[in-house]
Amino acid sequence: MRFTAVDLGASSGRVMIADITPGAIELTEAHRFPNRPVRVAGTLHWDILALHQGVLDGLRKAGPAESAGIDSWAVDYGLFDAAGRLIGNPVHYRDSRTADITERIDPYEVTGLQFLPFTTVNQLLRERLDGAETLLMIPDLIGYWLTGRIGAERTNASTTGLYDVTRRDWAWDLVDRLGLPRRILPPITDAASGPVRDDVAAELGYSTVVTQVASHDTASAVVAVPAAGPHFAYISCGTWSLVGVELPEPVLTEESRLANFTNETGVDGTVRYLRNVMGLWILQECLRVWDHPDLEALLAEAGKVRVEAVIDPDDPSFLPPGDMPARIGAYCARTGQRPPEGRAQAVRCILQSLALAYGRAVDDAARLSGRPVEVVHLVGGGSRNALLCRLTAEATGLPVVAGPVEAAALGNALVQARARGLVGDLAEMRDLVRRSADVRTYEPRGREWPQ
Ligand code: LFR
Repeated sequence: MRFTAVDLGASSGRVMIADITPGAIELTEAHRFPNRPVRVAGTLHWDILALHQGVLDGLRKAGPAESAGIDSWAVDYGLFDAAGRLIGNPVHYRDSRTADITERIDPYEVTGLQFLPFTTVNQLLRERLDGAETLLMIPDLIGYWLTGRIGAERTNASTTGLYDVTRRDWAWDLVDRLGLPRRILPPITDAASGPVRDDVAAELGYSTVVTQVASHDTASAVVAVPAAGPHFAYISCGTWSLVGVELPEPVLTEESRLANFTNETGVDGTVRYLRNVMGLWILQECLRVWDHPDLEALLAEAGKVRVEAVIDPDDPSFLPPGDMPARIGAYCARTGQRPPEGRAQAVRCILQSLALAYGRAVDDAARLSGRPVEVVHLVGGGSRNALLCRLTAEATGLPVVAGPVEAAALGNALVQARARGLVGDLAEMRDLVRRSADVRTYEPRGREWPQ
């Protein structure tokens, strides 16, 4: 059976075709398009109309399928008025409107979320809500434009800071306490589906159904982690790196709050117990500032150089877009370190620092949850980066299984396949990925950095 997975990432969107049989899954790219944020009058926005157009183009190119599913980054949303019209362009979580927020407003014991300045609840404090009738998270928003159906998909709702991770519903007491209008939060749904609107079908040249998947991209990526047993950690590595373990219940202890670990919701009631590490974003911004040099060549060089400087990738100075090479220099100056010299050293510094941050996060996840970790699965675009994978094996002291690259799209398609009875539980979905995906294992060579 054929499914279409729409996966919107912070730097590009893609529409993938997944052909799934009970024994194998085959993924082909139908369309890829850039996701270029736009700064208007000082505010950084997502270009939501361009994203929607990219989705339509992709679905048209992909052709008819059993169904389509949509996932994207979390946290961000669009507001709609009573007539169902979008009020303004959704604001990018890297916009500076939340940059001065340094303390959480949602109680950890309720939402279980790590503190991030840009969490939905924090953005809403800086938002004008008059005239807003409905809040739709990005995949729900695109889903609404495709089908006319309104709902809040659970995995993404769990990232808002307005979701009660224990009661598994909106945290209504918190919503009331913050003076947010209850009406803007649509009912939370798990497996809703609906046909595309007639005008959309006419534009695509065929009709299809949109099936709700784990619409937070990280939740979809975790579905497609090709783990054989329970004792694994994952690193969903793209613009962000999401590092953690999968648990049956949230960990809401004070220790966990202080370690800034999050309890986001996964499929089938699982908990994605993880920490956000700034990820390849810092490297992506360097490449942009350097006018896009050949990455392969740069990584090969970075594999040979040595550098001592270590940055904390989660330092707030690395969050907004900008001149990352200069910010790395400034960070090193601030912390009394010799800054990397030249591009190859800068790249190595970033990758080493990321690997060290992954090592800390894996250790913390295992310690705070009591879940033993025997292997690290690194999925997403970063799994192509052999140097990062090698450094991660060193920093964690564990074997790193790298791949699949398109984990989010695979997880997206698998949940659709399950809705059609083609696969069963998480273990079965992972089994299918294990049999079909290209993975490579990196063994640690002692806790030394590779030469
Ligand atoms: C990854 C991701 C992370 C989320 C960040 C911002 O793409 O979805 O899980 O914390 O983007 O939404």
